[in-house]
This record gives sequence, structure tokens and C-alpha cells, in this order.
Amino acid sequence: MNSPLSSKLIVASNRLPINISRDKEGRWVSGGMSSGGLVAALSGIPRDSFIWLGWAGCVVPPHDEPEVTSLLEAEGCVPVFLSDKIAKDHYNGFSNGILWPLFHYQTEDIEFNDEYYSAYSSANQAFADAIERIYEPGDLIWIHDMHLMLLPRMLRKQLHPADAKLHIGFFLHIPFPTSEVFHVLPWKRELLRGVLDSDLIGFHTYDYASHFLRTCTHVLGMETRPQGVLVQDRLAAVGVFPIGIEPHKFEEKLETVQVQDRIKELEVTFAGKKLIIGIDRLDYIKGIPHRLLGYEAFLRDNPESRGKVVLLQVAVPSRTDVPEYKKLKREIEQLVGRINGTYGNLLENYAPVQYLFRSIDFSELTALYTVADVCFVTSLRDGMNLVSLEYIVCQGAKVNAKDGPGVLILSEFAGASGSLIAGSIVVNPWNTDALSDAVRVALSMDVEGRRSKHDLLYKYATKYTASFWGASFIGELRKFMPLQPGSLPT
Ligand code: GDG
Repeated sequence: MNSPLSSKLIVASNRLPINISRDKEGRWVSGGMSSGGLVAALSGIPRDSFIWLGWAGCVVPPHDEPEVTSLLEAEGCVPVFLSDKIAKDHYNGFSNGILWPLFHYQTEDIEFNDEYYSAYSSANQAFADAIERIYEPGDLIWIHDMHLMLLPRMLRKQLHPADAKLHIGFFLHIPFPTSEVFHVLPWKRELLRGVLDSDLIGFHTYDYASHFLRTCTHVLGMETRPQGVLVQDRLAAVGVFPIGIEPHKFEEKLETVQVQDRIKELEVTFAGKKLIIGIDRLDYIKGIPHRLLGYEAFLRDNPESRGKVVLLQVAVPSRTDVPEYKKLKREIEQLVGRINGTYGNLLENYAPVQYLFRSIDFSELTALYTVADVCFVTSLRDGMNLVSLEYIVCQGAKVNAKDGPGVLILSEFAGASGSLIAGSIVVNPWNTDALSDAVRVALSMDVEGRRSKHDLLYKYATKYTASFWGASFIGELRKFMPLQPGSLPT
């Protein structure tokens, strides 16, 4: 693929943002954009300014690879083809089964399986080979997330080892845990060395960056500086780049007739009631059971609110074939049943929890963010959490309305809490009574209090956008010049 630019940006992530499938005639067709944190984050970078390289999300027989390649090339994407076994063991086995729980501090049930690591390594190698086919000296390479931690090192070896222009950036979308937790990983050295061959390594928060620096010393005995890690005569720079959203996408959507009509309908549906929303992938890191327990305690402690408050929980199916996720789904369903069974009221047709186990479309999402009086985020760990930012932006539409904007209740374990602490009610999701109290405080806050909190949040969310995040990271990466031995920072 030739880029019209003298140097191009190659973005590598595990999954391409486009779903593909076969039509009735057996031809491969594009099924539109997939949703999720990374797709939302990269929406801030103009789509025609980079090539997106990643796995196509399904197994493609070798004789169909040229057809799929041209289909995706038309959308600015380059597919990486993986066999069924490598794809499964890399994605479900190693990434979702080992790295995801470990990096989110859920170490108990992890099966550290060598075969999964070997598939992880093979998949990273397939990415390296695919990048090698399109790379030209001067190109920037930006690698995303836990699925590709070995890739920087593979590329550094494979692509013109003496090429001073080779610029590799790596961004981790999830937390980087403390060194004590990372230490548990049998392949900790390989993963750290893999990432350290980047020029710039980005994290959402200072905590994650400092955990990483500390881990490099703890596990590899490496010398670090506040700016990064000394790797022989190089500095692998470490930076903090909190991700954002694209506010105008929500604000434009909000102005459409479809969303305005839907807002009116929802206002009628929830008339006389306060609406609390939870929007998450169904994932144990999001603390949905903790949220339900907190809400249940609120209904118990505040009998006058029964019949007047509804929690609408959207849980988007995620990793549905993994046993932990199936178990979590059952646990949530039981809690929803218990709360509705205890506090529901047939005569008034009142169910305190409305639970949707499915994805909703963008218009519906925007309408819900706008009508909700409270957004309830109780992540047990969360790299950043974009939902909180999306809620803030949509509430901007209500600032001047009589009732004013709503309130964000935000877990202190979401990366976003560092930036949003002043304007939200920050909670510990394990403290059920504190969650109950946070709901009470949020629902009873006066309009001026809500306006001044929202003002702080809105200023942040509209300044530190996804575009800002992308431009800052790429700007830093572009600036990067290999250091001479005598010029290392002290
Ligand atoms: C990872 C990290 C980090 C959700 N439900 C629906 C829907 N969504 C969209 C939201 C939001 C995105 O998915 C979720 O983003 P989060 O940041 O909240 O969470 P993860 O998917 O876990 O993302 C996270 C992120 O990467 C970026 O670095 O913040 O910490 O875990 O945009 O709006 N979208 C639609 N329907 C839904 O039902 N249309």
C-alpha cells in the first residue's frame, strides 16, 4: 500500500475496527465499524492519516486472503491473518485469560499456560511480518495494548536494525499493575524487554507509568529516570497521555431529530423518577455486582426513594465463551432478580433495576446519557473509562435547563478518577455503604452544586479529547531522536 505522505503512520492493534463476514454468495463483505474503547479512542485521529493494521477478527482460508486484503485496503486497513488456534490462544488464552486479569489485579484463577504464551509470541511475530511488508524508513509505528507487548522488540530486530529513523510508540490502554503483581507473570522479562524496544511508552496515568518504571528496576534491574528507562545507550521514554473522547461526535448526534425524539420518549417513560445509568461491557473489572449491591443498600436505607428511582444497567456481551464471564452474567442476573423481587411493586409497575444484556446503538446511548440524572461507574480497576467522559459531554445539553446537569459517581480505581476527582463523587466500589451514600448525595444535590461540578468536568472532557490524546502521543513520537551516549538525562 502506498501512502501519499512521505512517511506514514502505521497503527497496530489486535483487532481491526471493521467486522467482516461472507454474504449469501460466499463473497467477503465489510460489516461496518465495531465498537469499544480503542475504536472510540482512535476516532480522534483523522482516519485517512494512518493505516490500521490488525487481525480481521475471523479465520480467513489462505485462498481468500487476497480478496479480504483488497476489501480491507479500501478501508485503510491491513489484515494480519492468524490460524484459528493461534488467534484463540493469543486472544482468549494469553491476552484475556492471563494479561487482562493480572493487569487488573485479579490474580487468583489465572492459568499460566506455556502454549498460550507460545501462541502470543507467534501472533506478535505475524504482526511483525505484516508490518515489515508495508514499512518504509521514516514511517511511524504506533502499537496498541496488551496483545502486542512483544512486537516492539521483534520490529527493532527485524526492520532495518541500523535505521535511526525507526520510531516505535507503544500505548497501554489498561492499568499497568504494581511491580509486586507484575512479578507473578512467568514471562515478565520477555514482556518488559519487548515493550522497552519502543521509543515512547504511554500510559493513561502517572501511577501506571511509575509502576512500569519501578517494575523495570525490580524485574530487570534496569536504571530508570523520571523520563524513562535506560536501555543500553537509548532512553525508552515513558509518558502519561490520558485518553479522551470526541465530544463533537456526541454533541452532533444529540442535535439530531432522532435523538431529540428519543429523549422526549425517555423523559415520559421515566417521568417522576430519577434515572441512574450504568453502561459497561459485561466484564468483572467494571464492578457491576458491586454497583448493584450499593444500589440495593441505597433502596434499603432510603425507603422513601423506592418507586422513585430506577437503575438502568446496560451490559454489553463480551468474551461470552469465557467461563468467568458466564459466571459473572449469572451473578448479575441473580442480583437484579433479588433487587427487583425485594423492592419492585406490581401495582405501580415498578422495577428498580432495568437490565439490558445487549449492545445499544449510538443514538440510544446518547439519549440515555442525556436523560440520566446519575451515571454510576464502579470499576474495580479500569485503565481510564470513557463512559464517564461521554456522560459528562452529553449532560452539557442540560446545563441551562431548569433541572440542570446530572452527577457522575466514579470509582477511585478508574484511571479517569485522577482527572475527574474535583467534579465527581469518587467512591470505593468495595464499600457498599459508601456507594449507597453516594447515590443519596448525588440524587439530593442542589442544582447549583451540580452545575459547578459539571462545569469542571465539562471543561476537562472538552479540552483533553481523543484528538488531543492522539496528537500529543504522535507529536512526542515524531519528535523523538535517538539519544547519543553522552546525552542521556541524569
Ligand atoms: C478499554 C479500557 C479504556 C459501551 N456500551 C455500548 C457502547 N459502549 C462504548 C462506550 C465507550 C466504550 O464502549 C467503552 O469504553 P471504556 O473506556 O468505558 O471501556 P473498555 O471497553 O474496557 O476500554 C478502558 C479504554 O480501553 C480506552 O483506552 O478507557 O479503561 O478497559 O466508548 O460508549 N457503545 C454503543 N453501544 C453500547 O451498548 N454504541
